[in-house]
Amino acid sequence: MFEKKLLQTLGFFIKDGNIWLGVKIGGKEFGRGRLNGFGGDVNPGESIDAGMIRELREESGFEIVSMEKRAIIRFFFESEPDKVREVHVFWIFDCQGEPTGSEEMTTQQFSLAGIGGLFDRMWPSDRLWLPMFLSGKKFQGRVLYDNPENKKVIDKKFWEVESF
Ligand code: 8OG
Repeated sequence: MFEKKLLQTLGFFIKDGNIWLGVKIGGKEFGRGRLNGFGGDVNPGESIDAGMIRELREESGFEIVSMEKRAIIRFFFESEPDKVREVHVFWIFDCQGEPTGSEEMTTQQFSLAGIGGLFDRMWPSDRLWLPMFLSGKKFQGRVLYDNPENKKVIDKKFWEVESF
């Protein structure tokens, strides 16, 4: 079995035809301009929901009012065979507060209608499952990348579920 399971959250705040994403702006960092939802590691003793709420607050400044878990995706790297990132993906319906940023990231909204034009700036697997997510389906999945540097998708599988 996997020696190391990292439990993580990922949330997309979607409202009025727009999706809020974090945009990496970090100095000379290679990943500049990269887009992702908000999230990160669930702390020991913390519930997954509480981890989602905390990460969104820390990374975007928004305070979640309502959300629902819509997917659990397990990400693997061939180069790290004993490690799995189990990412719980949330649809965030409503938030309070104003978006903030940091030195590494800004919080920006993008038109959902133009989401196809953003995939090149996201993790390479996202174009494979984000349309399913945005259609409102509940699902599980697994994605195998080659390694954290290349992020080439080697294999993937997604299946709908009734509930988690
Ligand atoms: O870009 P950075 O390495 O900081 O991203 C880490 C976060 O990304 C982590 O919270 C988990 C999440 N994550 C993966 N794989 C993928 C993926 O394929 N798509 C998306 N959207 N997020 C991912 O580890």
